[in-house]
Amino acid sequence: MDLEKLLVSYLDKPIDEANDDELFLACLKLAKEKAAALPLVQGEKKVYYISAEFLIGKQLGKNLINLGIYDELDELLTKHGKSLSKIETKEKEPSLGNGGLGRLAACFLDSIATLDMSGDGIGLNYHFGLFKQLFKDHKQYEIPDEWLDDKNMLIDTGVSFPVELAGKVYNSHMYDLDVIGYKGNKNKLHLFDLDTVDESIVHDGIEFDKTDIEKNLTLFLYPDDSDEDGKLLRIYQQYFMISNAAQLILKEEKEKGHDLSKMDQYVAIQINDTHPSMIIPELIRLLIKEGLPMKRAVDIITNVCAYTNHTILAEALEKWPLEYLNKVVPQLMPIIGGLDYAAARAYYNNPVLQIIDENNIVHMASMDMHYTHSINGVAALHTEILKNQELHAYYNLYPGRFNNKTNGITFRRWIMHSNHKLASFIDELIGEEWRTDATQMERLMYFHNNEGTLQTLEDIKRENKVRLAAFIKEKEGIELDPDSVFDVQVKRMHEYKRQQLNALWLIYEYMQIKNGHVPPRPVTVIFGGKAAPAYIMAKNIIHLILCLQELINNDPDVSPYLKVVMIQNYNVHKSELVIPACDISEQISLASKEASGTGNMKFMLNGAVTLGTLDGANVEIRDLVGDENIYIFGRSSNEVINLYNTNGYHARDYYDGNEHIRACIDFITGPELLKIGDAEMLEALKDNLMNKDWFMTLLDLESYCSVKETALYDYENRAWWKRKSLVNIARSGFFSSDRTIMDYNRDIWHLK
Ligand code: 26V
Repeated sequence: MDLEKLLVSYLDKPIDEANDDELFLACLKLAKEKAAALPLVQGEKKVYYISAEFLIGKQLGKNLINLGIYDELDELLTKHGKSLSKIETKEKEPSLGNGGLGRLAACFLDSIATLDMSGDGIGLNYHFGLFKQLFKDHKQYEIPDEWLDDKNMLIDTGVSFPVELAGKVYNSHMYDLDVIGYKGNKNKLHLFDLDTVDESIVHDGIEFDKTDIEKNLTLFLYPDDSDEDGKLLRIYQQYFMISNAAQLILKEEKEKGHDLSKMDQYVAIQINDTHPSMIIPELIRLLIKEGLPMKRAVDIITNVCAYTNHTILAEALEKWPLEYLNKVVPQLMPIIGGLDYAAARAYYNNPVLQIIDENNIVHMASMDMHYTHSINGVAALHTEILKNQELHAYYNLYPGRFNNKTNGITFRRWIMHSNHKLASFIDELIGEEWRTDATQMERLMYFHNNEGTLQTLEDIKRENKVRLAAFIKEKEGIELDPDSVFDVQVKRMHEYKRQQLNALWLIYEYMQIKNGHVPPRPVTVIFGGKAAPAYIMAKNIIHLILCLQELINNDPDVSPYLKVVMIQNYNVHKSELVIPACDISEQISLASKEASGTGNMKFMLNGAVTLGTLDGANVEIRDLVGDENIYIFGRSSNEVINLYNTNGYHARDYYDGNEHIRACIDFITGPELLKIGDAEMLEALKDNLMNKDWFMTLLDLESYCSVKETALYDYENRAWWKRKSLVNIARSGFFSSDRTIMDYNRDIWHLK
C-alpha cells in the first residue's frame, strides 16, 4: 500500500481533516508497523551494549529516516499543508540519559544496526529519567520529567525475569525499542522495568522515599547518592539492570543451542563505564551454576567482556562499601571476594590493584580491568592519559588490553535529521554515498574555493539561526539577532567543562562595552545544560549565567552588542536546533579533563568553528582541520598535569597579580549582580574561584579572552570564515560513529 493510503487507513479520515496530534499517532503507527516488519539482523556472534544511559532522543523522525521514508512522507504531508517536523514535536523525548555517555550509546546502536551487525542495547526504563530542569529566580529547580506515556515506540514484550535483591525476588518487565539500521534490518534496545514502581511517591520536586525499592527502583536515572539510602538504591538499580542482562543473554544463547562453555565465540559484552560492572561476577556465578568450573567461567567471561572508560575524574570511578554490596547482592559476594583474591591479593602487593581495598571499599573499575580483555579510552589523548597516569599500574600489568576508540556520532541524526538542508546540499555536491560512508565527506574539499558553494553554506547556516531564534523567542521570550555571531556552549554543567570561564568572558566583555570597546559584530552567547541536583558549585555557575543574562539583555548600552541566553532543560531535541545554528563551538574544558566530548564533533559536522583547549577529541579535530581552522587557547594537558602533581596552581596569585582578572572576579559580587542574584550563591562562587578553582579557570582566562577576540574579528573576514566552516564539515568524516563501531568490531568484538 502506498504511504498516503496507509496513513489515511490509520487516521480514519482524510489527511486535510486531521490535526497534528492525530497525524502524530498515525505516523507513529506507520513507523512502528514498518519497523515490526523488518527482520532482526542475524549473525554468528552478537554484541550486547550494556549501559545505565541511552540518550536516544525523539524516535519518530530518526526512524522514518532509517526506514527510508522520511522524505516521501514529508512531501506527502506538505502537499496537504502539514509539517512533518512540527508533527514530530508531539513526541515526548525519552529522558533516559544524562550526557555524552548516554548519547554515545544511542549513536552506537544506530551504527551497529546500520553496519548490519547483530547487537542489542540493554538498560533501564526510568519513568522520570534524569529530571526536568526549570529556572526560577535565576536558579535551577528539578521536577520529574514525565516522558513515559502510551504514545511512543516502546513495545511491551511480556518477557520477565526473576531478580533477587537483598534476598527478595522481584519480577522484571522487558520493554523493547526497535533500533533500525539505515535502510536495513533492525536490532533491539531492551529496557527493563518493575510493574510495581509507583510514580505517585514522588513529591516536592524529585523527593521520594529512597528505601521503598518496590516502588522507586526505576523512577529516576542517577538518584541522589549523597547518603546511604541513595547509594544503596544505585546498587539496586545496577544489579537489576545486569541481572536482567545476564539472564537475557544466557536465554538467547540457550535458544540458539550454543554451548555455554564456548560463549566467548558467540557473545561480546561492552561495559559502558562502571555502572554495569557487576555483570562480570554475575555471569561467572551463573556459569558456575550451569556446571562450569570457576576457573573456566572466569576465563570465558573475561574473553566476553570489554570495558570502556569515559572519564578520568576519580569521582566517576565508582566504588561501593563492601557492606552495601553485602546487603543488596549477597549472592555475588563470594564471587567478588574470589576475584579479588585471585587477581590482586594472591600475586601483587600493590593496593592500587586490589578490587576490595583495605577499608573494605569495592572498586568497580578494578574488577573491569582484571576481568575484561579490553580496556578502552574514548579519544587518543584520553587513552594516553589512562595508560600513563590514571590507570598506569594496570597498563603495566595488562599493556595488551589497553586500546583507544575515538568516539563518534551518527550522521543520520546529527546532520540528516537535524540539518536537512545541509544534508541535501551535500548530496548535490558529492552524491549520497557519504550517508553510509562518511569518508566521502572529504570530497567537499574540492569546493573550498567555490564562492557559490560557500555562499549556499552560509545561507543554510543563516536559515538555521533564524529557526533557532524563533524557537528561543517562543520558549524563552528572548529576541535574538540571526546576524549576530552565535557562540554556543551546551553540555552537562561541570566545573571541569568550565562554563564559568565563558561567564567570566561575558563579564569582561560587558565591562569592555561599557567602556566603549564594542565587538566587531553583536555576539549571542548561548548556554544549555543540567547540573546534578546535589552539585552546589554547578548550580552556582548556572545562577551566575542567569543573572548575567538578566543584566546584559536589559542593559541598553550593552544589549545591542551582546546577548545571553541559557536554554532551559537542554535535551536532544533542543540540541538538534542549536547545533546547526552555531558559528563558534565552545569546547573549553581544562586540558586533560574532558575524555573526548562528542558535542565538539556535532558542531564541526554542522560547520561551526571550534574555540577550545587541546583536550579530548579537540586534539584530533585540530589535527584534521589544521591550526587555521580552529581556535586553540590555554595550557596543554602536560602543563596541567604537572601543575596538579606539583601543587603549582594558586588561583589567588592570578587574582592578585592581574587587574583584569580581579575586576572580573570582583564583579561577581559587585552591585550590578547583587541587585539581581542571591548573595550567598554568588559569594560562594567567587570565593571558590579566587581561593580554590580546582579546574584552573583563572589559569586560562587571559588566553581565552584574547583568542576569542581573534575569532570574533576573523568572523568579519567572511570569505575566510566560510572556508573554515567548509573545511570543518569536509574533515568531519572521521567522527562518524560508523567508523568508531568498525574499530570496536575489528579490535574487540570480532563479529564478522
Ligand atoms: C556523571 C554523573 C553526573 C550526574 C550525577 C551522576 C553521574 C554519574 C555518572 C556520570 C558519568 C558521566 C560520564 C560521561 O558522560 N562521560 C562522558 O562520556 C562521553 C562519551 O564517551 C565523553 O565524550 C565525555 O568527554 C565524557 O565526559
